[in-house]
Amino acid sequence: MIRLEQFENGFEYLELENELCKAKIALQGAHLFSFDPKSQKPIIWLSEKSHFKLGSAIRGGIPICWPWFGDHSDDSTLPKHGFARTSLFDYEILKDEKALSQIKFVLKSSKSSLTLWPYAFELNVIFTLCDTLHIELNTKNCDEKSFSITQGFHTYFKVSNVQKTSILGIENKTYLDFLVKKDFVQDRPLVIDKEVDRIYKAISNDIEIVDGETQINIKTRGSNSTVIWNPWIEKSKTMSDMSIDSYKNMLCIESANVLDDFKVIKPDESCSLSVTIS
Ligand code: TA6
Repeated sequence: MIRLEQFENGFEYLELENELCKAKIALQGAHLFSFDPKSQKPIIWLSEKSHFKLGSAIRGGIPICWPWFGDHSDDSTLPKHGFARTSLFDYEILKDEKALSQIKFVLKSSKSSLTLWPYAFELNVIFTLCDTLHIELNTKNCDEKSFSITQGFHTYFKVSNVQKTSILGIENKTYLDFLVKKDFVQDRPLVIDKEVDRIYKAISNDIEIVDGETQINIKTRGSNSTVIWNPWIEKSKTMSDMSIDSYKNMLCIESANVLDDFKVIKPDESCSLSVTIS
């Protein structure tokens, strides 16, 4: 089953269910904000205070950061994490089967996007949902000149207690600690017990979240950098869409192309970034 639903304020999303999972994906941003595999507990976190209104990003789920990650490199007045996550996508149902759902979301350059980013493009986001969640982000350069992008799936994972959750697969990797703008080497699995905002470099291997008996595997293709973030106490207090203690039950592991891992796309060529969460 896949059907178009909307909140009282008209904010539209697709609700889907098959034998293996249920999910909800907003048309704004092609933003998945709920994924509940029937074989295990929900693994995607959503803030109870998230705004579902056009023009502001949902807090939680899987925001798509594109065509830049973080602040714009030249113009800080431009939206953080790009404009895809607050843009309305078209969609096409590719498969609506008993045990698998597949939906393609499409965003094309427009007069308004050209005021933010002067390139012609087509951005496709293809979700394949069964007992696992697979998302492919495909950028096509429809312009006559090359452009470069940074991008990422800014995935919010739901954990029982972040201070008792280990993140594996990042050991011995160099990361930029964005809070102090210095590089360090990760010498052991990460357990978050303070504000963390780190970009792990030259990493394309699987990452594992171990939360008690629950293990979440994150596999990427086309990514060589991963961002890990938790706002912790003080930063959370500054965020209107985060309730006070919710930092304890979430962590972001963002499969990305950032810093030196940016992508240059020539006219008529494409670039693909994908993630599989299981
Ligand atoms: O996760 C990395 C990061 O860039 C953090 O610095 C923090 O700002 C986070 O994204 C959330 O950004 P947002 O614009 O969604 O509030």
